[in-house]
Amino acid sequence: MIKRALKPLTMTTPTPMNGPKKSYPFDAIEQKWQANWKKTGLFHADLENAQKKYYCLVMFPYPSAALHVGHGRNYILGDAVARYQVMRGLNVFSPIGFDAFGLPAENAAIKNGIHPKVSTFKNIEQMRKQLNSWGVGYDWEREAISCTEEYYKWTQWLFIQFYNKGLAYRKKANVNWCPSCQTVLANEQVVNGKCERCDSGVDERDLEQWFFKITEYADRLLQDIDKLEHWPERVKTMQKNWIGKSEGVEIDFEIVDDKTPLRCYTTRCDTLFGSTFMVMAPEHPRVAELIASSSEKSKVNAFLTKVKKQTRFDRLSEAVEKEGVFTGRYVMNPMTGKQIPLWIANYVLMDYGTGAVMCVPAHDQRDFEFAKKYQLPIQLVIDSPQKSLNNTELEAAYTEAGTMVNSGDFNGLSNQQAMEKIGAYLESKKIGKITSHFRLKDWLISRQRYWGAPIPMIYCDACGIVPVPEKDLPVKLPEDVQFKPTGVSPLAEHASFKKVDCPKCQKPGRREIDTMDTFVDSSWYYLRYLSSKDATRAFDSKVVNQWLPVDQYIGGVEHAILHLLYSRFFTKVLFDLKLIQFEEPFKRLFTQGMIVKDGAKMSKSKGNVVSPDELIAQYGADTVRLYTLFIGPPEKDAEWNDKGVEGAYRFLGRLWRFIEGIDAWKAEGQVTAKDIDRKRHETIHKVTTDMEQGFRFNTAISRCMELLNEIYLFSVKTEEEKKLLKDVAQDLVRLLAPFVPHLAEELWQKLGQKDSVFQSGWPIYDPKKCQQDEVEIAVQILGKVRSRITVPVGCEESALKEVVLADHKIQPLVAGKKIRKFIVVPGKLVNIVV
Ligand code: ANZ
Ligand code: ZN
Repeated sequence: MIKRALKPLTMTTPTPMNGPKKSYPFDAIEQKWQANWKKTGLFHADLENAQKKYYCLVMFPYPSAALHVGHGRNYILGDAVARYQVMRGLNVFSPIGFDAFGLPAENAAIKNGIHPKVSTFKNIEQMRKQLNSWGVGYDWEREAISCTEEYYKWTQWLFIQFYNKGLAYRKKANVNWCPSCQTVLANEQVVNGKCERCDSGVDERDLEQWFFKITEYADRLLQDIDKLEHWPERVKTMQKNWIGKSEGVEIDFEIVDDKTPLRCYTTRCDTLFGSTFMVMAPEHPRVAELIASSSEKSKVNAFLTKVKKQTRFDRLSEAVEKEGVFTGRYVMNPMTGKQIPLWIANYVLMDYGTGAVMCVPAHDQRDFEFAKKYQLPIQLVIDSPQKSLNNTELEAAYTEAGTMVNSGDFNGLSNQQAMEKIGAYLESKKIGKITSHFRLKDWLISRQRYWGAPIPMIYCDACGIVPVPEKDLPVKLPEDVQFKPTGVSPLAEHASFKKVDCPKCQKPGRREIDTMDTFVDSSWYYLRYLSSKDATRAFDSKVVNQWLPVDQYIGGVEHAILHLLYSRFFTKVLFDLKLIQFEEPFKRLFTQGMIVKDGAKMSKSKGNVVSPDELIAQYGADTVRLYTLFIGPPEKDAEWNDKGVEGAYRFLGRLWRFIEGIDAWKAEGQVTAKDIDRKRHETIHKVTTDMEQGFRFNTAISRCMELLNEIYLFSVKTEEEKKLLKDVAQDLVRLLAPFVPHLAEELWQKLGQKDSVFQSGWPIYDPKKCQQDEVEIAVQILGKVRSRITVPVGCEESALKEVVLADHKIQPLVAGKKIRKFIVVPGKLVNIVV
């Protein structure tokens, strides 16, 4: 077991402070031990030594206002895990940092004129204090803050590596624009058509933007999800759905009087015979050409103007009417050879599939409604196995499985069989290609805002886009800027920021003024922690390869999609760049539930925020920690209840009084030395299992409470019993140490120990001690319980038989009868067949 090289303890026991009577002097104890851990470097990891390494990571916080008890759950859980692993003898690395760029600080600057840098560092200072007052231990020397030059230099460097690999590119795109935040948003940041941050309705604009080519990794990101054994299933499902792989066929439809066919994408090629019209997206690049000489041209153009005003969200929304217009042109169904009309419809989007859809109104509800509305033909091709359908009587699309009809050679097959056969047929005739599409889009990473890492690119009229040379990094974010509510980034108006010479030809160029999405910063911070002071590189590959993947990652489920997907993407790119040797960053993931108050998420506007500060002042950090861990299964949401805090406090007082009085312990109870020793080993066993089987802190704590209850019933008489009591007390203190570290340290010292309790190792359980001496056995005759007897554990069958047959209830029932069978279930029951 690796023992940490801690400096010796020199501090003395505190004297209780004056003031209202307390169950125990927590404030002096907590101050003492917080100072002590800092001094002895309890959480300073030896990164050179990755043997028995354990990387425990909590999602780094955004430095907003003060933390509340709901935030605390995350850090307290992480701390309990880290401390437990330290006690198990592992070399634990538990770092912290701040995700410090972002819009809220900038919006506040516009509102009240305080520079984002000033407010951010003020918040960070406050959060450091709060984390410390909870007794949460971190390796503060490895702190990383994403808004510092030392950090964002490397975010910029990584951007350039992506660019050089062809994974960062610029293109004009129809993007989501939040009119209130005055910036573009990634698709991921638009929730139900609204800005994820401020809830305003999102518009669309055509703008030149920077993207990361995450789609190139879609397949790998999807496939590797199944390797994440220790991730919650629901997170994995969310990631899978987000990537959204769909498998189908791209089919070419000849256009009447045109040489180039129109390609559509379908997941249901089995329905091809039933395709009675085709629709294309209004922004499809071939629209202009196809309507150029059409009689419908002016109607089509009017429709296009109308659709332009609708947002992507509206067009996909159930509530918005599906509308279309006939182009005047026809395409040929490749199976039936029939001419079918070509339409344009608002519900077809250009950025999915091929932007054209073969419509099958008999089997797709959206197409069905469209066909009814515009009186387009409906052709059934799959019949229901229950009740035979017909074209004219359909009231809705038939979307279930069934048997092929009206489909030439494929009639009579099941539609699943037809799907395979028609796909193969289309491929063999070279009119179709079996393929797949992803819902995942490239990641839009540029933002028209100030408080972010500048994108390190230069535009030159002669050379085009040129990356900033590595020696010139970081591109510093200027501080002398004006915050005006105009919607233009202060960088655009800065006197000198834009001015720069082209690194290639030295002629005047201009700097990119957009900054990066903060999700870029948070996609690699777990690597930076290991080299947070290194000015020469983003991270040390050697150290990173030894310490990653992260052994335990802990955070909120709200990051289940974006942050985790982006971090996985970064890891895969860095792997391909040969900078790291692993492809997944986080081995185990735990997503904690929310702490709610009065049934709602804590928020300032609802006025239901519980601040830890007063609670810590009143009861101490250990009480707040104990209650937070005891509140319920940590993956579930839980209601905060002040009465529960009192309960936790009372328990710690009871523990304190026991150990204060241990030398003169005299309890009046039934509990014997044997009982207490058994209970102790049982408790060690169960608490250890709770910890190992993942985060069952609430049950672990209640087992410790039960052990203390038994202790209170243990009457100590002999010297041996006195010694046993001390041993049990030591184990109890060690078991509780990850949860209530300050009190545990203090009690450990009171029990005569000199080193930190975190150096004492995790208690070991002795299975032999858990065995009971005697067991109660049910005695059945012909399956009916007739008596219960008590026998020694491991009692031989012959001896057991003797006792059973002599039992005063059994004896008269078997007297004079022949015993045909004597069945024994060891330790549980006996069944006699007479
Ligand atoms: C014919 C068909 C028949 C379809 C049927 C479905 C049911 P997923 O599963 O999400 O990939 N589609 C294709 N491209 C589209 C676009 N750009 N905009 C709107 N819809 C589009 O969906 C694939 C299905 O969505 C495709 O399969 C196509 O309709 C439609 F009984 O083709 B289907
Ligand atoms: Zn140039």
